[in-house]
Amino acid sequence: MKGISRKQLIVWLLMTALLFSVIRMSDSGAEAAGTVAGTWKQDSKGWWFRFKNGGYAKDEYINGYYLDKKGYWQKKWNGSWKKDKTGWWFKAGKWYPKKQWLRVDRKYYYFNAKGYLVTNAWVGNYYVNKDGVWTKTRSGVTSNVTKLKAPSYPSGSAVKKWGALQVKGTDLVSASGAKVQLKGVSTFGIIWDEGRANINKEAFSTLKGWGTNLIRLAVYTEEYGGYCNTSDGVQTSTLNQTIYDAVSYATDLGMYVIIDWHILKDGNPNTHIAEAKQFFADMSRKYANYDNVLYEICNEPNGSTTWSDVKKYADTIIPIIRENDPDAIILVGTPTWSQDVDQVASNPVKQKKNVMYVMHFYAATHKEWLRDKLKSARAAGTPVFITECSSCSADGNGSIDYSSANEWKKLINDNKISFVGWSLSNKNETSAIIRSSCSKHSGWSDSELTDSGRYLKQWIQGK
Ligand code: IDC
Repeated sequence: MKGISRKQLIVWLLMTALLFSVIRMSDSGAEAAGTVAGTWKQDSKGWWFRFKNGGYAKDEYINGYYLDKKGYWQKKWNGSWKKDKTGWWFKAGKWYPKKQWLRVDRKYYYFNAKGYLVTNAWVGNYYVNKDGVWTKTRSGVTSNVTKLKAPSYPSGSAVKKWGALQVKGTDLVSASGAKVQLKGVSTFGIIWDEGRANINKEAFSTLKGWGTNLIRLAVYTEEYGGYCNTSDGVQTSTLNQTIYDAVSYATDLGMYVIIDWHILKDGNPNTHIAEAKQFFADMSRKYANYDNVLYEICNEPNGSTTWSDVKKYADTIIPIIRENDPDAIILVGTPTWSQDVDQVASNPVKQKKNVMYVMHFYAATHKEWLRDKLKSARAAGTPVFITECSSCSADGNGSIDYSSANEWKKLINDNKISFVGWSLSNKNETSAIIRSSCSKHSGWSDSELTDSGRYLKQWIQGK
């Protein structure tokens, strides 16, 4: 330090510190100068920004330009980062964000009540790092999907009438506390040949015409076309888009919709827990403002999987969903292909609010002994939701047992238990509700339905 005075050294240190902070901010500044990958587009309503990876910017800043809620550039809101002696803030015209999140160049920032960027801190369940960028949630799982705004539902529809559902005792009730029974139809594997084309708005509308108020989306995990199957060539983005489309059809029609993580071959839900964590973080963030979305976290645990395995999984996934959505209905599968609801009462999940447990039945295989499990579970205070059933055998095929099916129907209706029929497909198997000779993807007449399809339709119709 020869030749440098103490005073010079202090000035030099201060300058260096200042320079570093400028460099730090210009990390996002560099992006602000044009590194968010995408293209500007113009149509009759104005300029908008398409991301390289698909989708377009809305309600966020890209390179200093504000794209409004519809995705159009609002020049008067052009914004930029500012710094004063207290800290960083963001200015757009005379406005600056206070006590709110703001998305700038694809990152989320939080500003305090005075408008300063919050750094190195928890904001609710979200952590912002030294640069003020949201990097993680309490569960350690971070989702970057855009949270959608609350939709509106058509008048007269189930969702308009009942709103955000809740669990009271063993019952599913409406926002205002009235007992409700959801009556649903499950899709086939969402991208499987015999079912994929039936995921369209007209098809859901046909089902709604029967009295169906719930659609279940079977998102297989390990099977072909499964979310966790990496060797089938099916992209996760394709599966996500199918889910997004299906949820939008159900929403437009005012129907409830279950996003079903359809474990089956993978027996134990912990097999793909890493993927499940991310999946539910993403879906629950996207649909946090949707009163009509329910989450089924594991279709059918089976094989050697015990209730304590499932509970461990559920106690991991439920808090992740709750970080985004504090009250959506969460459905938890049970061991033995979702039959052992009677094992829950002595050891339920930790966060019990608005959680129900899942039973499945196939009437020709599952008879009085399984109905007894349902009764004893309910008697012990366990809320049960039937997210899959059919009048045939457990392999989805074989012949229909009407007398067993009628017993189930009576027990379920008498107790206003919600149910979902398997499945919206025209595969040549008994449980498919559309005849294999029928290639229509909506508007089916009774003669185009299979026997199990007509049985389900009449049940939903209240006959
Ligand atoms: C079945 C389909 C069948 C398909 C099979 C794949 O109906 O076409 O080949 O999956 O493993 C369930 C499962 C559900 C099954 C259904 C009928 O949740 O995925 O669908 N079933 O076997 N549990 C009991 C029966």
